[in-house]
Amino acid sequence: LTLEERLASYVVEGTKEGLTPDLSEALSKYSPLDIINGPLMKGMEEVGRLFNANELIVAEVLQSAEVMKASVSFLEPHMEKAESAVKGKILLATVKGDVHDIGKNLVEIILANNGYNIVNLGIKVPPEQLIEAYRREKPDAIGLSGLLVKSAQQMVITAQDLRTAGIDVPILVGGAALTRKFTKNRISPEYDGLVLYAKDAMDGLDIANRIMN
Ligand code: B1M
Repeated sequence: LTLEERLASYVVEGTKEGLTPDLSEALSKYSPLDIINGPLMKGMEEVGRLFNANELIVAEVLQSAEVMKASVSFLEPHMEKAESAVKGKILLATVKGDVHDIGKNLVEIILANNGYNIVNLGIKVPPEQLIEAYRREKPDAIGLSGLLVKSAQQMVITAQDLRTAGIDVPILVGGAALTRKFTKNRISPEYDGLVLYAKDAMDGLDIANRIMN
């Protein structure tokens, strides 16, 4: 197997044996983010496909997630960090009912490395918890992640609950179950606040830079 194929296969197989030396080798050819967005994501897409086809069980997908997380932790110190003043504070959360957090945590790393102060509230975060955190932290924006189809609906509910609580900051949304069409900068016909869809972590950074600077 080529280096790229091996990197994808660690994720698919859910094994870390040999992972670190291969990641080190990859760092001599690619940037950390290219390694994540390239071979590692390719592996994760394959995991999603196999899972969908009932060829993997949840326990196996968890192993794959562990490999992805270990890889991101290994690569993180090698990522470029912008030496900048704090550009803004962002609350991040995976919405209520959803446990997927690899993408959200990647967004945290990218934003934190680029001058944002991130408060990561974790997974399965109900609107009440976000409202409480908003009042405590006074962020400039709120980032919501969700990968399940039902999470898209949960984002609408969350945005409306934030609004009802009098919170009016831009909301950044992302995750595989969303599309640009879903938001069109309007999360629902009833909601009139600013909602911006990011397709990946770098897109999230671009949007944050646009709305907060
Ligand atoms: Co789950 N899962 N999973 N899963 N899982 C999906 C999402 C699924 C598409 C797989 C499939 O069937 N093909 C499917 C969803 C179906 C649907 O609703 N359409 C699914 C399912 C069904 C489930 C369960 C219901 C399975 C079950 O129990 N029967 C269950 C859900 C539990 C729950 O949430 N209540 C479940 C559980 C799990 C694990 C726990 C085993 C594990 C998650 C571990 C973890 O996150 N700690 C897991 C995994 C790993 C996946 C897949 C295989 C990979 C997701 C991932 O980490 N991708 C996934 C299939 C797939 O996506 N190919 C799948 C890598 C990550 C870097 O990408 O999160 O998309 P992603 O993030 C991207 C962008 O989306 C974006 O930036 C990132 C890249 O730069 N982004 C943002 C994300 N959030 C953002 C926020 C932003 C901006 C950008 O601003 C705030």
